[in-house]
Amino acid sequence: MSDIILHHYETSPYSEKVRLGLGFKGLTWASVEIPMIMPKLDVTALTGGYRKTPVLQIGADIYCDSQRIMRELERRHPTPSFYPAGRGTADALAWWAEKTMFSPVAGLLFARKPEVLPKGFLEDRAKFSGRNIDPAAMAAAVPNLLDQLRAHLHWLDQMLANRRAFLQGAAVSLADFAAYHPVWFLQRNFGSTAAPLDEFPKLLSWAERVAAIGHGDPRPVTSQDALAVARAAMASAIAVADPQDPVGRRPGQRVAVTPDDTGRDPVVGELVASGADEIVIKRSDPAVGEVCVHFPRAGFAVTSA
Ligand SMILES: N[C@@H](CCC(=O)N[C@@H](CS)C(=O)NCC(=O)O)C(=O)O
Repeated sequence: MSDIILHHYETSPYSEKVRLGLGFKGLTWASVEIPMIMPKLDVTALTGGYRKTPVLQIGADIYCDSQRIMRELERRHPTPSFYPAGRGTADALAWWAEKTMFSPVAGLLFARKPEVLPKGFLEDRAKFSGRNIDPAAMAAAVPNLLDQLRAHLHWLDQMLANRRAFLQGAAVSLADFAAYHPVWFLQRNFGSTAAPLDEFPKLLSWAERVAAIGHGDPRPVTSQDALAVARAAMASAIAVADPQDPVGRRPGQRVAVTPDDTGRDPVVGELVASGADEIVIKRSDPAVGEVCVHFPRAGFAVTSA
């Protein structure tokens, strides 16, 4: 089995970002199809409670959030790079694009095509988001969702002026994968030229170029196989103190790491290493043995536990 295991489901936009990243780097990977709604017992055994999709596993190292996953793919497989024009700008563009566009495209699906959602989905996502998902309010929000999407899609379209092939220039970067997945979600649910995409021809050609990158070579495996891999492996993270930590956190402390937007399930463990962009905690569970769980810092709260 490939050492790269992606826990995901087909219709997940953030997973599409990672699948394209795997394809761009020409990788063979093990694919575990996970449930779209809770419970997700095998995923949460690996992560310690984090329930979002996707999750990447390499042995007993578990990477949560596509931001952290893409960074790890880049670290382990630097060529071709997600950062042909340098870091920083690509990360910031990626953050802006997916944070602003994911929620409106999901809202459009909830409001306009509730019949395609599996049973229990809206109730699950109400808990996930901490908001009451009311069909009448969702329908009333549609005009604003379209206005907001249109404004951001317009910016993307303008970035592609002067025959620019990708958002940062001639080469694809992390920003393209992050901006593409909400567009992919709109296209697969509402058609490839659905409004407001239809007024942006440059954007539509760009989306074709990104889609053509493909997903590499996924090989289906079961979640039980993935848990067995974690049990048999030793996590690779080693303890490193961060001399710049703003509040003096040290390896060995017990901390809770919690997403600050949706799916706010805390993961508790022993701090192993941390820095400006990542935090690693160690925890164990009978189903997976001892694992190191890696999170990004942007978008996550770290508190003592
Ligand atoms: N910041 C996260 C966002 C992930 C996210 O919101 N994923 C959606 C699916 S695309 C999700 O977790 N939905 C709830 C679920 O799958 O349980 C990331 O970059 O991975």
